[in-house]
Amino acid sequence: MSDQKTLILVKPDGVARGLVGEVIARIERKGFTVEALELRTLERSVAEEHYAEHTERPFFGELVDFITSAPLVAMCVSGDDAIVSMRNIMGATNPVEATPGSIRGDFATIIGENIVHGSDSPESAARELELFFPGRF
Ligand code: IDP
Ligand code: MG
Repeated sequence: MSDQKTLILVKPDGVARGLVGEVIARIERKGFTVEALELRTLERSVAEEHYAEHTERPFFGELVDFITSAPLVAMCVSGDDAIVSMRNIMGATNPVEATPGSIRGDFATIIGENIVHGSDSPESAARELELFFPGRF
């Protein structure tokens, strides 16, 4: 067990569908803490840096177009093993495979619009939190 911080995004599809409250409710119900929260529309450069690991993937252009298309909600979430635990609360990347009861399993149907982002490792969390909330965590 370790106290961790992770970057959670409610992506533009989640914000447009009015699911910000739903996502926050699930975070709080689990027992995690929202340490910081911001509604913002990402600049292209920030989106490209955030998704740098996917630069060579065929869907990279679409991914950056989508994540910059409208406001998202960025959060720092903390708690016991928050990184893996939030990934479980989110569900599998592809909503077709996401377990019912998870956010993606309950609210999404296609991989390109899967409602949420969560850091996938301590290294990613540190990098992503610094990108979204520089100098704060
Ligand atoms: P993750 O969000 O579960 O960590 P990643 O593999 O890091 O998943 O991919 C980042 C995002 O890129 C996904 O959440 C999804 O929206 C999108 N994505 C991943 N794979 C595909 C694909 O094959 N086609 C279209 N979009 C994809
Ligand atoms: Mg990822």
